[in-house]
Amino acid sequence: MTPTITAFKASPDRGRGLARDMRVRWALEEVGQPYHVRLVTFAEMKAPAHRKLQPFGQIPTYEEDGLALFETGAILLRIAERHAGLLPADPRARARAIAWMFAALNTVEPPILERAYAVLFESDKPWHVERLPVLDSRVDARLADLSHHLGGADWLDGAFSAGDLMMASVLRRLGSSNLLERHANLQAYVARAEARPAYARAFADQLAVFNASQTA
Ligand code: GTB
Repeated sequence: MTPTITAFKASPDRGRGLARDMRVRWALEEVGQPYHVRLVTFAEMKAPAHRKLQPFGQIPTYEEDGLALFETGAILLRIAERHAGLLPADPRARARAIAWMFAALNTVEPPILERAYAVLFESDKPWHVERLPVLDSRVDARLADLSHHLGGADWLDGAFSAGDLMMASVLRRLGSSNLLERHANLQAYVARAEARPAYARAFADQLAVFNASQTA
């Protein structure tokens, strides 16, 4: 059965591929699994029907063969476990790739999100100018460690995996800051991920949705 995901009818990121359906689309493209997209408005996201799928009233969701999932980590893991291409066959390498998915979501993404929310919602506050360098330094501490681990490798642990897909997705949120530029190998890592044909297809598809929302 073809899975169905949900995405914003009119994404606030204006088609820059920052909304979290992007990582699910990308994963499905990597494994060659076609999918349907159900577009939702903000009002629909907060309505009971959507909350049955996503208790927090957010996108994306994922439905497949009677299974409904939310949380991009769980969705990516499901896709990666059901299809070849995103997790290594060797059990230990597989466990390490999954660890990188968790590292992206639990260790690297939180300070990036805290900074993003401060820039989006608090830039008019009198303390913002003092707080931003603190938030920057928290992000940079994670980036420095990640950069050290990556070194001159292409990917975090051997071949490209769901761990890289998640980590590159998380790092892309720094695009409007100069924080990634301080770590040339991380900048190249994100560029390498974005150069993947599956990424390009996913990006084009979510951008087409945004463009359609502007002409509707
Ligand atoms: N932990 C959940 C997951 O990983 O699935 C988080 C899901 C989530 O945050 N979804 C967001 C959402 O539905 C959309 S992606 N928000 C609405 C709400 O909570 O009411 C987050 C996002 C939104 C906008 C931008 N942007 O404009 O750049 C980037 C990312």
